[in-house]
Amino acid sequence: MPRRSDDQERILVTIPISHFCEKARWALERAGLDYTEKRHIQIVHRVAVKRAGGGTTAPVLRAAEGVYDQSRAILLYTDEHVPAARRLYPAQQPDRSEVLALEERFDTVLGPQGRLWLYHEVFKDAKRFAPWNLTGVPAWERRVFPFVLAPAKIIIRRHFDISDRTAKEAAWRVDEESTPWPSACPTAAATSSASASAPPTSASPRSPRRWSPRRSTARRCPSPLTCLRRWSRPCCAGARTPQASSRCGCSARSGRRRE
Ligand SMILES: N[C@@H](CCC(=O)N[C@@H](CS)C(=O)NCC(=O)O)C(=O)O
Repeated sequence: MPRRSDDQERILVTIPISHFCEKARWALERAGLDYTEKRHIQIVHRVAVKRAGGGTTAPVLRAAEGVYDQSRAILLYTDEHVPAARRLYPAQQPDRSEVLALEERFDTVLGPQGRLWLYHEVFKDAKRFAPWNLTGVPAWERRVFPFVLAPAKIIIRRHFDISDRTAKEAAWRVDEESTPWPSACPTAAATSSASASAPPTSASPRSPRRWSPRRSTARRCPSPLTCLRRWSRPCCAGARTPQASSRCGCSARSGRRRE
């Protein structure tokens, strides 16, 4: 249960580049809720989230109703402020469990693996990384950043277990997660090679790909749940050929598929 907060103003404490923070921002904006964002660089964020009533991670939302220190709690909070038809979490089962399970998966696999990969890549070029990481943080944090970057890199690498090997694996997991569940689908099993669903080994790693936006040809989804279902349908997700995807009835998703 969120702890109570006496402030009326909503304060969102974030790390600018954090995907968990972007999730919270997105939900607050989607719900049309006013809030003030307090951005901080990594490590310094710990002081800010503690002062806001949270634990050690960002985002933390401090609102009149309480303190929310998990991104899911923030999304549930925003759902309390929108009409039932616009809520992110369906009220009824089994839809609710399905959405929660998808969120859990994004929060425990795709998000953290993407973060690991991203840090590994951006740490190679700190000059390009800096402005992006410093967007909206207090002036003093911008000033100290060049001096704390080297030790911060060591701490972050240790904290998230970032190495060439784990980054390679993370890139593979991200790739697999964004073309999800191939092994769960009989159609896909017949059309994909065994190597496509096996983790990389040191002998035969799949090199991290350069990121490029996948242009989706998906039709507008009528509701978030339908959209998630369409995206995560095993047959559709694993299908590698137009014939296989049309058997699944998911040809609208072909733009997301890896060839
Ligand atoms: N379960 C948390 C995870 C949040 C999280 O891991 N946030 C990261 C930023 S992406 C963080 O604060 N990391 C810094 C740390 O762990 O010290 C949530 O959903 O809010």
